[in-house]
Amino acid sequence: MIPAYLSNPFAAVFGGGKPIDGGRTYKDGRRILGDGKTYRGLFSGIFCGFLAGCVEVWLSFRGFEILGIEMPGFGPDYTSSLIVVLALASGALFGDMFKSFFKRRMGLKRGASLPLVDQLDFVVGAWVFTYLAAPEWFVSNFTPGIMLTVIIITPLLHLTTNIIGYFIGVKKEPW
Ligand code: CTP
Ligand code: K
Ligand code: MG
Repeated sequence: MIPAYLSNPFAAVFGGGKPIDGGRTYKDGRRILGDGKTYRGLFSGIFCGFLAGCVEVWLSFRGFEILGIEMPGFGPDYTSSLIVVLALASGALFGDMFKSFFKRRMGLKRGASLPLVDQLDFVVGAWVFTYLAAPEWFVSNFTPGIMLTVIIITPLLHLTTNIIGYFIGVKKEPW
């Protein structure tokens, strides 16, 4: 989950500039996505999550081997592992963007809180993308027990990092 967990905060750190919806509004007269979803945030977030995943992949193939530690691997090879990592990082931000679309349709302004949905959007996005990209890897790694654990600890982790983000000034709201 590390690539998914990191893409969100890095989007907040590096985000800004041109919004993905280009400032356009939907049929309901409200913004399609809003100013909180920018190209810079999307690409820098995916890039940082992917980079972190590359380190994980390297560790799981080489680092732990050098250290003599047995670790559950990623895919059968580097290429399929990098696909998994890319799916986790990008799925997280697409899930977040999808959520923003629905928040705007509900009449919620950029940054308005939608409890639990704000904390789990990126998990669902990451899982959907990963399932589509590597279904076998997904079912053997995301067992029901692991998925339940992620669903329980993620809102807590998310709130903690967002409170930090709020105090260092990269988040406008602490959620
Ligand atoms: N961000 C971005 N591009 C993205 C995602 C996030 O630029 N694709 C940046 C924006 O500056 C955003 C901040 O990260 O304000 C925090 O992200 P998030 O909480 O997801 O956005 P909100 O501003 O709360 O907007 P929304 O109500 O649509 O969730
Ligand atoms: K978010
Ligand atoms: Mg928000």
